[in-house]
Amino acid sequence: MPANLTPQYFETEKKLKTAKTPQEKRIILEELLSLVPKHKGTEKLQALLKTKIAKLKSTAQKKPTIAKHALTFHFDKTGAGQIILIGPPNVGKSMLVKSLSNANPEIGDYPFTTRTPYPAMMEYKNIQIQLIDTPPITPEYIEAWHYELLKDADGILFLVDLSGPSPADIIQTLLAKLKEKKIELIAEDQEIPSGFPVYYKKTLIVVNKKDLPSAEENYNVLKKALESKFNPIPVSASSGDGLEYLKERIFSMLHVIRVYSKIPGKKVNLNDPYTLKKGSSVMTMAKTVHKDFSQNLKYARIWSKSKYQGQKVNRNHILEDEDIIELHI
Ligand SMILES: Nc1nc2c(ncn2[C@@H]2O[C@H](COP(=O)(O)OP(=O)(O)OP(=O)(O)O)[C@@H](O)[C@H]2O)c(=O)[nH]1
Ligand SMILES: [Mg+2]
Repeated sequence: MPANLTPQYFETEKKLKTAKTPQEKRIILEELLSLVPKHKGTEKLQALLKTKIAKLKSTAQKKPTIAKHALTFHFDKTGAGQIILIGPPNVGKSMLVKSLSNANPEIGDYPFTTRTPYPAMMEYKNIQIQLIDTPPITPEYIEAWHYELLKDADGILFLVDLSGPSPADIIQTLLAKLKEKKIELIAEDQEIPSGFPVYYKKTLIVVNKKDLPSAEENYNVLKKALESKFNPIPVSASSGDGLEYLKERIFSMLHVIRVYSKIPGKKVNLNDPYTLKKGSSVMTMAKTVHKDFSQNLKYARIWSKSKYQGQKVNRNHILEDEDIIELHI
């Protein structure tokens, strides 16, 4: 009897050849097993896949592998902040990066399409925000470099699939896994506790594939399960639904302001702001523009959206988003 395997099966099978770790291999084999049509003609194949999975499971239990040549990835920060995308396999991380930027990461309907972290730049308003797409994580599979990337991030997007099984459980399990390594993901409006050596990281939970059936029902269940701790953001990376709102939330999570530098007597360039942390003063702006300004600053003039129209302010004046500053030395 012919097996009638689908093209998706063969696509996923190709990934097996390049799997780097036993855990990766096992997840791909499990995916293959789920893709095999269940009938008499495929019984042998099903048995073979099951044996391979069982073998990998038992080796994983017997001797945890210690990487001899640990991989590391580091991305110099550019733009207003660095956002790391994480999540289980196949949830649409790469599709989301593609939809939010001009980058072109590989997208595929099988796990571990993304093999190494991939940087991209997202434009929002008139600034750039760095996004890093990453290979998937599962409770059994989080690489040491995943943790290192997260520790360094300015913010995190944690993606799950709204059409998949129990996104709430997946989130809770992975949050607990990260916590074991002292990385605690917190909502964007939560105060960061002073708790070194714990790395508290502002996080948006993004629930993707809202275009698929059962998404709405699953969203309500998820919202309830997360209580008010996180406010999950439903999007469809493929249709673009919800992405403008997501960009706004990413910007607000970064807690930055845009400040324009004006040269006395000249028109200000509103296309090229400096990005500073919320709460920054005129002095911080001066330091960012040039060290000569910070050393010799006498005063600044300020124009703001609401209050100021060129008044003099001193170096301790706290800046707001979209302020225009003229530095005088
Ligand atoms: N219907 C629907 N499908 C989507 C959406 N986003 C992604 N997909 C599909 O989901 C599959 C996985 O997408 P990827 O972007 O490769 O997922 P990933 O999370 O990067 O996967 P890994 O790299 O394996 O971790 C692909 O077939 C996409 O076309 C969405 O919003 N709606
Ligand atoms: Mg991917």
